[in-house]
Amino acid sequence: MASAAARLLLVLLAAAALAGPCAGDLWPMPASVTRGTQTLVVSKDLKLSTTAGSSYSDGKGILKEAFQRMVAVVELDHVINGSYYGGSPVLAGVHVVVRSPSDELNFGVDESYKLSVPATGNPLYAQIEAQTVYGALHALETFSQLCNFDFNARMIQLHSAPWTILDKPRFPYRGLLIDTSRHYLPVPVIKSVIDSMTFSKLNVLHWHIVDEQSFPIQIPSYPKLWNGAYSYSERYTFDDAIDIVQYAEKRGVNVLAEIDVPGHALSWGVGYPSLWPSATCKEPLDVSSDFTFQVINGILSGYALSKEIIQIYTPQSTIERSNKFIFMDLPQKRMKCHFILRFGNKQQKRYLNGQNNKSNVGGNNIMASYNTESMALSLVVFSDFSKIFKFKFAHLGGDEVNTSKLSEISTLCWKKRLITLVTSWIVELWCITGISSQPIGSILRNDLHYCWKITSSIKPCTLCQFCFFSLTGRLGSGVAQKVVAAGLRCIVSNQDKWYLDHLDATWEGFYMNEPLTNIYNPEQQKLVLGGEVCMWGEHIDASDIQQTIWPRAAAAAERLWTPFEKLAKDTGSVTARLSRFRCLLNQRGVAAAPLAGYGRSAPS
Ligand code: CP6
Repeated sequence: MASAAARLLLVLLAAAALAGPCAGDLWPMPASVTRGTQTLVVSKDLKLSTTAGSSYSDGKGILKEAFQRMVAVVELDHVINGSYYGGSPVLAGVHVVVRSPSDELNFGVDESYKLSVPATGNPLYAQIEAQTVYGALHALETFSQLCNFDFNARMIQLHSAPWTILDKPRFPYRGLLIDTSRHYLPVPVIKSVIDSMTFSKLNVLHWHIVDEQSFPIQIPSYPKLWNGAYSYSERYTFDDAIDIVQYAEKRGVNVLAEIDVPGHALSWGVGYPSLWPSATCKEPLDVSSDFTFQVINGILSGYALSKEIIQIYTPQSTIERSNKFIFMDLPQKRMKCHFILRFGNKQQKRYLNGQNNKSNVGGNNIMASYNTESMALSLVVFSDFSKIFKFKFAHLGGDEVNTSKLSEISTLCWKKRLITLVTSWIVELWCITGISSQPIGSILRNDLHYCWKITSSIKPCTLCQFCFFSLTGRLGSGVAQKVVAAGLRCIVSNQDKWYLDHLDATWEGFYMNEPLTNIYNPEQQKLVLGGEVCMWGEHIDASDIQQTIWPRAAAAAERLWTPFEKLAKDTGSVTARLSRFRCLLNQRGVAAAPLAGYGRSAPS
């Protein structure tokens, strides 16, 4: 009996899905919706009007082009030639008021909007009000979902007017990660992913550009880096990347650039083999210390690999010598001291806290320094990136640093301290990029959480954007909870729930993953900036990326957009609506899989 009832339910759901979009079937669900009963006919020549009340001039044509795309998406290549109005009022156009003159897109831009579609008026105009053009773009998307093609009238109809929709996102960061290192994704494929993101109001494309397998992007300052591409043609020029970013920005999508250092950077060494720790050990990037020291209980110990220490300065004494190893008492527990290092004919001054500023040393202070070449290269990559990517965050990866391959150097006993080293290296990179002339924030993944002490001790470096990626999979759940409890911001993308490469993960699992799980303090809740779903690229390419992303990413998109109170408590109540949204994606040319396409075993 139960299974017959379940089968009947499935049949009903399937029938609902076949019936096509229903009025009010919005995805993601807006914050507030009211509707009436009047059907409107959408004019064959729908007008965009922006004159009255807007201080936005649309110099780049962002709004105008979005309007044209919206009309195209509503018409879906149907022949609109009907003449049967059936007495329905005709919607003549959409009037858009944008209050802010600025079209700058970045983290935290106001994305709210009000959309009203009246049932009467002559001429009859829908009204969009938004603070920024990007709010207006969301309103146009919502408007498009109210419209459908009527096969009797051969025109576009809009049911259930009057509509009043007030809407704004729950979280400012709603991301999707794509990975162009494991499989190259052609530029048009990336653009189609960007287009499809706008349909469910995702606003950050996290571009995991480079990894172990390939280095597909041109870095003008280090022209051999893209020798690490899979092939001559599987590459992005500098200008391609600028084009992709502009394409995304015009659609309200920020692009977060990532280079995953030092653990996932083997491909860097194809062009520059000296970045590898040795000929047989090709990762992580060589961050091994030229210079690594620690002060524990007043004893300073350490060594330099490729540099010589030529001076050790403390307020009490200045030791001049030339050596690779050091072991000495520090006469005072807290003091300012520094080293002068020499490698080749260059000299460097290093302070004992591992940063570029003076501070006291004492207690169990640990410092470490890094390989200058991999640091310089990473900095230059970011400097070139800053000419392409305008998003206020950049991503340094930092995950999965494989220490087991480093056995050769283990005789020097630094294997144990590798995590410390990597952390200091990356923190240094962090601080330097953070205070460069064009500040870039940075985001790191979970592994560096192992180094809480160090990361929390560098908090005063306020120009850095401290923000951790919380992939709870590897560290167990509750990482986001710990991150925000420590006062750091975070983005949730846990491996067990939001990894699209896990083909056994269901859309229900994507829907039900709540970023604020176990975070009750409102101040801490604010530190969760949002989340992202991750399309790791090992097992997908241009042929199946869209069907692997959709519709599961859309399930997460509603979780990130819609107010918590309006989210479905059990997914059964949204199945039909998501099913129709996925049909809508198909109609718009996005190869979204059936709801049962991923995460379930084949029927027996
Ligand atoms: N690539 C990089 C990956 C993964 C990570 N980093 C990954 C690890 C485990 C799973 C999926 C993806 N492919 N650079 C870890 C964040 Cl299950």
